[in-house]
Amino acid sequence: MKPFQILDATLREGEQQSGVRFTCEDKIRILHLLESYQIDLIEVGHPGISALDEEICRKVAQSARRAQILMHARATVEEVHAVKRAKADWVGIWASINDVSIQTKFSHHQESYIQEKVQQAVIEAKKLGLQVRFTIEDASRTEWEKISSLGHVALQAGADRISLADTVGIWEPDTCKKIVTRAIEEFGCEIEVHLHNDLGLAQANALAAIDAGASVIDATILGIGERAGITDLIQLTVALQKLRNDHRYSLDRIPELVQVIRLTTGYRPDELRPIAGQNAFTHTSAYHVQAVKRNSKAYEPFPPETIGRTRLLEEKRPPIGSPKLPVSLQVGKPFPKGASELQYHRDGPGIRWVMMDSRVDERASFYVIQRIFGLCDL
Ligand code: HCA
Ligand code: CU
Repeated sequence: MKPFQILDATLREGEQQSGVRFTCEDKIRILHLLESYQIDLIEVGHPGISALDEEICRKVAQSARRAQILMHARATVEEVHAVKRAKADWVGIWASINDVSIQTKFSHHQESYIQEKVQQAVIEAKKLGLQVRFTIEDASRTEWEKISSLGHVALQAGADRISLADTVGIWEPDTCKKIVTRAIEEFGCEIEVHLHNDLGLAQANALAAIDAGASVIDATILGIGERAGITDLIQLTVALQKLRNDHRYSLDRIPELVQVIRLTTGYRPDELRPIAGQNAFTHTSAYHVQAVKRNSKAYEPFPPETIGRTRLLEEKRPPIGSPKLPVSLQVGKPFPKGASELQYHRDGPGIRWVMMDSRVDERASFYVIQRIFGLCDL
């Protein structure tokens, strides 16, 4: 496998998720956690948006301990200057050039105008001593000739790397692989990919891009980002370790990554989400539970402890309307703190006790009790 890096874009793309706005302290905290997860390329924001964004980006960049810092900019000299003032190592300049973009985003501009803006912005960035990633936005809906001509404009102006964005998440792994291979041949430079998850293919496309020789893969914690988000850092790094023997990332810190996103954005992964979801290591049917008790391999791809999680063995709830309520359970009361996962077991016909993870709030515990006893169907 050709060497590659993951670029974490939680602090830029992730902030484009509905309802998310990180404070400066949030960003610094997430940055440090990403560094301890062994991510060494981090995109922290878009300083050209406002003076406040510039100030936050600068403070975040200055707090980096070892990661290289990239900041986003439209193809304008002013935005490139904002990135320089905010003390980034890299600027990520982006532009789109297909018909959809020209019609919807730059109604009165021709292709040549966009090329000129890209050229000026890249030249300026190089003069300022920045490393330049140039992204072709919406590359997945752009004819190859346009990708090629705009990419060469950026490279001739001094860009260090070309990134291809599947902005609306429509690539399939095979297409993604072919385009990355073609881009490596065409441009002869490092190729990065930015893969949205609109069709649920971002993780598969990321692995395909790695197979094709991409040098950088963008991801965010829990995949947060615009609409359905992008490649999920947690899922990607676990897949890399379990499937490709890539042990670079500190997977035991996954619960902390999930927690920090929950605390800073209020977003919690749904129960079925691979790796991070509440049910990802929960075994329910009696047959599965028995087999897992004998040997957890029976129904697990890998032991949850290897990524800082624990297994939950549960059994099907009693039928709706069961009169056998447990003796020790007080509906609506929070559970004792300290358990590392939601756990419950049946003792005879009724559930005897329930313990909630201390991280789970009271409302959630009430919901779980209702669910266990069939009082609600959610
Ligand atoms: C955006 C679009 C973008 C850009 C990616 C990049 C995309 O929000 O500006 O600059 O690398 O998905 O195309 O996130
Ligand atoms: Cu994006």
